[in-house]
Amino acid sequence: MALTKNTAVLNWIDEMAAMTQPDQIVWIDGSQEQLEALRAEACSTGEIIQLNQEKLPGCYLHRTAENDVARVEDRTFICCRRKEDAGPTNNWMDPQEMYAKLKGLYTGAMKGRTMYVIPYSMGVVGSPFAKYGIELTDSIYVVLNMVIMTRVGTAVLDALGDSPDYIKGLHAKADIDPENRYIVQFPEDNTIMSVNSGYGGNVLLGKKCFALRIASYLGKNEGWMAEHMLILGLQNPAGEVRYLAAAFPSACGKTNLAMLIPPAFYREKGWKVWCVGDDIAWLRVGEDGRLWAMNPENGFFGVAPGTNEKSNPNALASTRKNTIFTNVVHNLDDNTVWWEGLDKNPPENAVDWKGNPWNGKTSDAKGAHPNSRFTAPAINCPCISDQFESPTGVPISAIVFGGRRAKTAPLVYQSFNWDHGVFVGSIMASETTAAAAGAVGVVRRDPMAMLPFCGYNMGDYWQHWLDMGTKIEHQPKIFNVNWFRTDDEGHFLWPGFGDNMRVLEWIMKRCFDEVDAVEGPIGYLPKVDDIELEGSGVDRELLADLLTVDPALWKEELAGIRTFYDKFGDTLPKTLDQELSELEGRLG
Ligand code: OXD
Ligand code: MN
Repeated sequence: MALTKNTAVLNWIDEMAAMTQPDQIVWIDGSQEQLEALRAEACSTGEIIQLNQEKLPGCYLHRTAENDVARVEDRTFICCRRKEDAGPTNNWMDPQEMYAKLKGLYTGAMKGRTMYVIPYSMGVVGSPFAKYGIELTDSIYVVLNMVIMTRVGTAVLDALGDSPDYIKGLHAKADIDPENRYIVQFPEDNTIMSVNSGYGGNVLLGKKCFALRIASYLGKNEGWMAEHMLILGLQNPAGEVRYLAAAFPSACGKTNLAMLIPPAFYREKGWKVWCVGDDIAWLRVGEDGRLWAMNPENGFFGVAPGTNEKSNPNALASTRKNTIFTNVVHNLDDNTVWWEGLDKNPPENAVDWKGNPWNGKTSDAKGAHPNSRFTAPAINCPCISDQFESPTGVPISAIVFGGRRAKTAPLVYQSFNWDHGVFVGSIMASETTAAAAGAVGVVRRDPMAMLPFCGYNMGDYWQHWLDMGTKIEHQPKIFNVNWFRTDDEGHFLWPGFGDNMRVLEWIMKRCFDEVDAVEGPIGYLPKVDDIELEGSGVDRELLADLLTVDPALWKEELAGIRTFYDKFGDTLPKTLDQELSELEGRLG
């Protein structure tokens, strides 16, 4: 039975049901009884596997199709009326053409299946910053994941009332056909359509599709920002908590940084890190003239491989109950899960991510897919911030950008001002590693870590960043970090993980005028004595190395930036062009 009288919602569902032709429609009310029944049903069909309920209470395992294990950027489209509004970094198709194409794929796609109606909220229900969505899906896996990642149920429909102001999302697994897989955003219609995938990033429509692509477009029109950023609070020994938001490309350690455990030296003095979010931040100017950030999500969709007691004990602890694992190893001896990098004790009697028998002691092939995931409730995280449920979020003192650069970028530097900070974000880049196919060390430009997630022309997006700066009376300071500098043999020079705390401390001190800096061509750099090294194993000489800026490398960098900027033609903000010229001048 429908859970709302909202005619905009009911008419749209009728239309989608007429096209997809499900056998039945089930509204997700968010109750435990309904979710229990869905879990039981999904277990009975093999869609999910119940894990050892003593060791991993409330936990389940799911395997996707082998061809369906990651986001598909080449099949992700921004369909707005004018191609130039999608910009040079997005795939575009005319909306009417795309609707017609999708209609062919959706027609009858839910025959013999159930359509689930998921009312969900990005942000705390009722918060002035929350936005609502409805996802229609034929996948119980999607329902169960959405329940962890967002706030789902009747309360959302009550908060929406009669308003037509919600994001429409239609997902159908169809045949999981990679040739006909489409992840499509229609920003001008508040609509998302996803077909032929069952993988998280493509089908949990609240996440990348809504909270980044659609929301970035809404933010431009409404005067706020949706960013691919973690949010953390840094508590000092005096008990003050100062917040920062940080953007890194996928696979650069955002979840690890968001849940950082400070080194012993810091812990003993009373330093703590609190996690507000690990992937997405919605940023607005508060009445107090500061920039406020809230995490619209309710859970973590984290990469499993490499997560362990040392790299991220908080993430690991988050996955010990009420978690869904996707594409990890199934340990048959005790009905638990395993992944590469969890520990040095792979199970022998196991099933790999493809569903085949797997012996971790003898097999050369990986047991877990490198992009295997855990979907864990945020409240499970031992360091979750007491402001996590704050309807307005937290005030931001620093914005941090970062990428993976072997040589060019120093450990940390600060921009001269907001506009220069936007420039620093716009030139963000990350190098491909040996783990990926293709040449090593190839630079991929990923401005603000939003390349795959910006719902409109990135040139206009940069202008929006510049415009936002004029509206923030107390602007956060903007920084760039690089944890990934290497020596000539390719070894990382900086220990990273918990030791990144040392850099965060300097960043916060800069924000509160508690430490000086050295002015260089690319920005303000720390004085070598101003970063705490006690207990890090790094000496001042190495730190000095990590802070060097090689003008020759930066001149090469300029050429790469220029080529990238040229793609944007007239939409490149003049301010950024000027920042580039000024950097050129400073490098001499
Ligand atoms: C990503 C993710 O790919 O968060 O960025 O899943
Ligand atoms: Mn992400």
